[in-house]
Parts: sequence; C-alpha cells; structure tokens
Amino acid sequence: MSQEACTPSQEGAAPPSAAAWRRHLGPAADGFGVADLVAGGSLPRVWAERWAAEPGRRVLWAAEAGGWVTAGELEERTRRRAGQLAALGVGPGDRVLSCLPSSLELVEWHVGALRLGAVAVPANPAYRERELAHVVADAEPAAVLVPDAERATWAAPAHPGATVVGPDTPRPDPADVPLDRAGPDAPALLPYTSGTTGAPKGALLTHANLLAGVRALVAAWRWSPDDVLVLALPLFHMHGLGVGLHGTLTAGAAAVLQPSFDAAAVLDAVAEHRATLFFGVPTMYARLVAADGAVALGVLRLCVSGSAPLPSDLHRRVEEVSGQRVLERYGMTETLMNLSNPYDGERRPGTVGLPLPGVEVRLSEGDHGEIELRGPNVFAGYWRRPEATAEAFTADGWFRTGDLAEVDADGYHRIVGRSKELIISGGYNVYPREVEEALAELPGVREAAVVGTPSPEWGEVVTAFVVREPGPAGGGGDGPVDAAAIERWCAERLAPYKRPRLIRFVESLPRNALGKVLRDQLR
Ligand code: MLC
Ligand code: AMP
Repeated sequence: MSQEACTPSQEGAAPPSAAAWRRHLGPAADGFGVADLVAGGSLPRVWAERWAAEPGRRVLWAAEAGGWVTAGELEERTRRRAGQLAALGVGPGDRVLSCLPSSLELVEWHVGALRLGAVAVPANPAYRERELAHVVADAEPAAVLVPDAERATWAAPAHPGATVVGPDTPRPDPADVPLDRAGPDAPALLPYTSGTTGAPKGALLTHANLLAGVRALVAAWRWSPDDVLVLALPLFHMHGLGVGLHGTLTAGAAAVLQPSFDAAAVLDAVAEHRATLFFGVPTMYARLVAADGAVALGVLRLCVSGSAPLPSDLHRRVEEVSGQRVLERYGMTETLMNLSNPYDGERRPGTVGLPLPGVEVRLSEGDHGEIELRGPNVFAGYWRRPEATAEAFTADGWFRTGDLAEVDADGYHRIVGRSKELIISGGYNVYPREVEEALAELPGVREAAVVGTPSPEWGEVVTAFVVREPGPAGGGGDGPVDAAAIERWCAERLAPYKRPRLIRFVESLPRNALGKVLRDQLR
C-alpha cells in the first residue's frame, strides 16, 4: 500500500523525559528506552511468540467458547481467520472492516487481519446506514464483516469492490499464507474519529504505534501474565481494543470478554474469575458504585478510568464503597494513551497524571494550554487527508490534541477544557456538526445547534436547540415538527449515543457578528 496518509517529520525529537519514566517505572526505568517499547516490531509477532512459548496458558474467556480459550487455540483460530481473509482476496495493506459486536468472533477476525498484514478498520455495529456507508466508502476495504443482512445491504453499495461477509456467507477454506510478517512501519489500524472537527476521518496507526502505546501501559501499570482483566468495553474503540485487548495479549495475561457492560455481570466476573483488573469509562464506575456488591471492586489490583473526565466525587465514591483508588489516564484514538496517574505514588483525583514512557507532552502556553504530543505512539496521519493531517500537527511536528490542560508543580496534568467541538457522552465521542447536519435535513427544521450539557450519569448529554419552520412540518405532519418526529428521524440516521437526549425549541440561535453560533451561550 502506498503511504496515503501524510507522515509528519519526527526529526529533532528530544529524548523523552527520563524523570517521567522514573516516576512511572521506578528503578525499572534504568536501561528501559524507546527501543524496548517497539521491540519485536509488531503486535502479532510479539503475540505469536508468546503463544508458541506457552500454548496451554488461558488467554480469553468467552461465553461463545463455553469457557477459556488457550494461547494455542487462539493461535489456531486467528490463523484460520487470516487464511479465510486471504482466500477472500485480502492481502497485506488491504483494509478489513469489522462492524461486529464485541465477541470472540470479532477478536478472531481482528487478530487474523493483523497477522495477515491487513489494516483493521473497527466500526460500531450500532451505526446506522449513513454512518457505516461513510466509513466503508472512505476506507475502501477489501472485506467487510457484518453481523446481519441489513448491514450487508448498507455496506455493499458504499464500496462495490468489497467482499461483504455476513453470518450466512459461506466461509472459504483458509489459504496457506505467511503470517506475522508486517514490520513496525506497516499500517495496522484505521479507526474513525472526527479528530478536531468535521466528518469522521480514518486515523492510521502503524504496528510500531500500537506496540509502543501498549508496552508503555504494560510497564507503567505492572501488567503481568498473572493478570485477569474484566473486559466489558466495546471492542471497536481504542479503550477496549487498543488498550484492553492488545494490552492483555502483549502482557501474556488473560481477559474475560463481556458482550456489553452490565454492572452486576462485571462484579460477578470479578469474583468468578478472580480478576485483577478492570478498565472503564466514568459512566461505568457510576453504575458500579450504585450496584449491590460494589465492594468487590476492592479486591482488584488496579481499576483504570479514561475516555472522559472522572469527576473527583465519583473517584471518592469508588474509594468509599470499595477501598479502590481508581487510576485515571488520558488518551486518544490517534495516540493511544499519553498521560497516566502513577501506579506507585499518588493517584490524584481530577488529574490525568504524568507523561507515559515514550510520550513527550508539552502545553502550548507553557504551564497551560493545548496538549501537544510527540512519541512513537503518535499516529501516521489521517487516511487520505493530507490537509487535515498537516493541520493536526504544529510546524515543529507535535500532534495537537484539541484538549486544554494545566500542569502543576509536581507534573500532574489536569484537563480543563477542549478547543475542539466535541461532546463526550458515556465515553463515546459525538461531533455536534454530524448531529446538526442530520437535524437540518428534517423537513420543518430551519436550523439546529447541538451542544453537550452536563449530566451526572453520562458526563455530558447531547442537547439540540432547534429552530422550526413556521407552519406545518413537511413530510405529511399536520403541525410544526415536534420532539417525537425529531427522535424518529435521528433513530434512522444516527447511532443511539449520538441522538439528542434533550431537545429545546427556540425562536433563533444566538450568533456573533460573524454569524457563528455561540455554543457557550446555549450551554
Ligand atoms: C448507550 N446509550 C447512550 C450511550 N450508551 N446514550 C448516550 N451516551 C452513551 N454513551 C443509549 C442506549 O443506546 C440506550 O438508548 C440508552 O442510552 C440507555 O442504554 P443503556 O443500556 O443504559 O446503556 P448501555 O448500553 O449500558 O451503555 C452505556 C455504556 C456505553 C457506558 C456501557 O455507553 C459504553 O460502552 N461506553 C464506552 C464507550 C467507549 O468505549 N469509549 C472509548 C472511546 S476510545 P435507547 O434509545 O435504547 O434508550 C477513547 C480514547 C480513550 O475515548 O481515551 O479511551
Ligand atoms: P477519542 O477521539 O474517541 O479517542 O477520544 C479522545 C478524547 O477523549 C480526548 O481528546 C479527550 O478529549 C477525551 N479523554 C480521554 N481520556 C480523558 C480523561 N481521562 N479526561 C478527560 N478527557 C479524556
């Protein structure tokens, strides 16, 4: 595959701060460097080596498998999927889009694609037609894996060159192909994100990016082969996939896969499997502390929160209820994880801690401002969008996150806002413009603005301010468009987490002299 994303220059990179490495790793920081983060060259090579060394070790627990899948079985299952993809015509560098629910099957296809040297494109199976079609058309995958016939009919026209594999598609016999050959600079993962603004873009991560990102966590969080993670995060986003799954396999540890998050099921799994780790978004912690048996969180070696701000009072609640002091970290699709509270040492509520091994962090105004990043974890660029890639980096090659922070005298970072227009609801990112565009297409809506408003359950909820056309709505309605019509319209076009949960009808939208909507005023 040609390098279709624009790779920014990393020339002149200063070595990552030895002090921050030491704060995370203690004496183990001595003799540990960037080369160690990317040793082995790719995740599949590192995994295959581990699986061969200890084939009998339990790796994944999945209801579908009726229990534990061992390393040797996972090697076979993923080899078979890689061979089936090859038989479908997929080769190294081709994209493989999976739009599947979190499951062992998804893991098999994903790891199989990586082993083949293909580029895995994860997509949320809750996407509606326009959302899925956008990603399929943009990524131009050679194969698309879907859970049902409806999604097959949505995906196929978006890229007629793709082979769409649904549940009833006969699986070919696996071809015998070389596996685990991709090198560190080969593209590995293409998750979609809207970046700072605009339509969802593919963020192209190399094998080295994925490996460096995950190795830093394995070291900083003392992830060991003895660990058992309860993995209830969706496996189509960086948190569940790039951290939870990839980290487990890289550490040679084990994970209990859950098809979705349910607080009681998580607490049961902790006891049943003698789990040691849980990773979640703040909404999950809010539900866990409210559940019967929340005290069980206290038996875990480590609980990590991320993807959205963990309110300090929720941090304290978890500790009151279970004795567990949650470790908060900060990451992004484009970079994996960047900052983390230390494993040993103070975990400060309301902060996201210190730069992780390999990651250089600077703030645009010195001790405050936009977080800018450099390191082996930072992605190669946006897929086929050189302008967006160029905009995302400073002239001297640092990635601009769009998150605003301040740093205290001890080096702890506190996220204080965002310069990008983004709503985070329950750990899912929602781009106001995408929702506004869907609303504006509804006959009877003159214009709409979407903002996030605070919510104790979701962090923020998607809130729409709608200006209606006077008189009867289009589309056969008798009166002006109402909230029920908006909900029906959005349900057809947007995944559930993007749909406005609050709808306010207003006479006009507040604008500045240049005509730009004043979102702060709406909030
Ligand atoms: C579900 N719903 C949501 C929602 N999740 N609405 C708003 N925001 C969300 N996040 C909808 C459901 O579809 C349903 O709609 C209604 O809310 C109630 O559903 P529920 O059953 O109570 O919710 P549930 O399905 O349990 O989902 C809640 C959740 C989920 C917290 C488990 O949102 C979740 O898995 N969030 C994690 C997202 C994540 O992995 N983010 C990481 C991105 S990577 P209806 O219409 O049926 O009533 C990243 C980088 C990093 O950010 O740093 O990690
Ligand atoms: P995504 O684009 O889905 O990868 O989401 C990344 C965004 O999530 C970041 O740019 C932040 O805005 C936000 N984020 C992740 N972790 C945290 C955190 N611990 N606190 C605050 N925001 C976070």
